[in-house]
Amino acid sequence: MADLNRNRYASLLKSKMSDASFTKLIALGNERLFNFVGEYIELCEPDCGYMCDDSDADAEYIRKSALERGEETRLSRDGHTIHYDGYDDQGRAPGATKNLVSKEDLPLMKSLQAMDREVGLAEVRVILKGIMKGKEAVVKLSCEGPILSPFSIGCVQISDSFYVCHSEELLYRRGYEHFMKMENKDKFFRFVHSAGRLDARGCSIDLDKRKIYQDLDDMIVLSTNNQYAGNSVGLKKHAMRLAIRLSGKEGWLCEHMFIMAVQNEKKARATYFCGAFPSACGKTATAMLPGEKIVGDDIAYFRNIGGEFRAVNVERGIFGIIKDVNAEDDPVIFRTLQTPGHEVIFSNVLTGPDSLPYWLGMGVDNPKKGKNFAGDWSEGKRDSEGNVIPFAHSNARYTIRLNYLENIDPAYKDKNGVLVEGIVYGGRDSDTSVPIEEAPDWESGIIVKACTLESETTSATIGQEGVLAPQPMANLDFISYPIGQYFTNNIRFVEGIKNVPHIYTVNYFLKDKDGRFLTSKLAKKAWLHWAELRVHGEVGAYRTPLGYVPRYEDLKPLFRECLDEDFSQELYLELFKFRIDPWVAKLTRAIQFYQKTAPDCPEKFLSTWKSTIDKLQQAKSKYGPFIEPGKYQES
Ligand code: SPV
Ligand code: MN
Repeated sequence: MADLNRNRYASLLKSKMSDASFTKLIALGNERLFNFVGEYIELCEPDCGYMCDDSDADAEYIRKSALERGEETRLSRDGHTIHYDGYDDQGRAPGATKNLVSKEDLPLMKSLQAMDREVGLAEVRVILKGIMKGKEAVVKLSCEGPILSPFSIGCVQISDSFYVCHSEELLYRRGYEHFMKMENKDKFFRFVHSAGRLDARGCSIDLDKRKIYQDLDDMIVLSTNNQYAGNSVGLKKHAMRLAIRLSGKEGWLCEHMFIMAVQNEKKARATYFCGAFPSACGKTATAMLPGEKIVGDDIAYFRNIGGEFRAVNVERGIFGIIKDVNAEDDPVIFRTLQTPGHEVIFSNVLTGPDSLPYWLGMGVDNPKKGKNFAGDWSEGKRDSEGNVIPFAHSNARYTIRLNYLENIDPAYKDKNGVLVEGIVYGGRDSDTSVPIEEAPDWESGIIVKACTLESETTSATIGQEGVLAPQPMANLDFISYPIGQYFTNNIRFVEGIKNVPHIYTVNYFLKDKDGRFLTSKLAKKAWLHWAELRVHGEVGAYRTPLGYVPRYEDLKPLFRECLDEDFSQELYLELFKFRIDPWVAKLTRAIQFYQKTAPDCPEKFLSTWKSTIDKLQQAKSKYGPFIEPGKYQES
């Protein structure tokens, strides 16, 4: 093993770190890690560096420092704090986010935020030079997935934001032991983050120099002049982009999916589902449905383990959208967020004069003044462009550990993950997809359902809201190798899997002609319980041109059992009528999109979309524009 005391960075690191910190770093005996820390401490020039191990004392140091430096403020309930990102730092920043790839890779990565690696690195290194002057850099090791498991990926983050480190502490497993024992000492993800210059409120000033650059093949992400967690917390979306690239090379999958277990109490059975939904389309709410069990709400790794389709939650916490979390619609999380003693970081909500957090759609009256993402706020306040500032941001968030949830599934700790039997793809449209439909098989599910998933853009991403945009697997913002290869990897992943999961699409957002949602928010429970019965072969279904939909007689009792609601035949017929024209339009958009943006999109995908359009048009001439459930016959 190399003598790290003789390493070229040893004297620099010794001068910047306490003996205790330096000893923790050197004890890992990891030259690659040591060089990484040395290189970026040299470049970013913090006044000092702090090395964390897995101790509670280090977690406490981070928590305390975030408060002392004003990056977080205590709220009145014990354990609750509030953090504000800057006014224009409230969501992922696609314009500032680039995947750095070689020149040869660039043509195939159109639409995937790709940039010439050499150019990007040169640009961001200029910004990083001296960026941490006057600050302390924290070096924190974490692990994606349970430590020392077939899924785990060790990660190191250097950041000058204690809020970012605190978020990482809540969201990810500590990784020092993992680094100590991991077999391949060279294979880990590396992240550097600096909030940059701060204003009096602790918000990043130089947003024009906000960069989130993924050096994909070197597995390093450099993130500057931002704080919003989707831009700053390395293990979240940065690691996801690196993992997607790696999974493509190694033949596994990293998906933007929750993992949850539908509980069939009558049969004493738990069945695991994973689901991909673009932001703000009901993903977290599905993951934590009351009466079911949650494993994770955002990022899943899939591996074939002994011929089984198995998944782990990469995280151990939730960075969730708080808007519309209220006692009626999301009772589990609502209660959790009101409980003193839980460690919760709220971000970008209103802090009232009572030092309590208030958010949009909370279901209670909010104070008319307080502090919010725009600073001191009172009702009617306008921003520099004259827009009225709402009392809380629509992408305001909470950060908690998963194990506070009363319906956490203990299997979230299992090193071999959970056995997945169903995959759900959910979008947001008011007039196209039925509430739930099963794909005939895996390949058709991937091509026709997963790849054509679309959503209106939302406040989770900076930019115009409400634009209908393609969202293959709800993953477009994170796919980091050519789309065609990613699609093919999804298809091929199930080769050698004994029981291939069923694929479903769901849509919670169908509206009536007056613009009202057709079902209550918790109707998703009935759809999932129907899918659970299908996975076990216990209910029949009606054929549609794209798969299978429930029969009324199977849904009616599920609505009674799951929701204690009467489900009328009239509503059933409205919900499940197959809408041909919008589906033809959707597939046409998919063809146009992939022809334009994905030069390597496999011909098979394009021909399948085209032949599906033909099939739908033939169905239209036979059945008319809407097909009543039960009427369609597959020829
Ligand atoms: C999402 O928007 O999908 C999130 C939050 O999970 S972010 O970290 O911003 O990506
Ligand atoms: Mn997400």
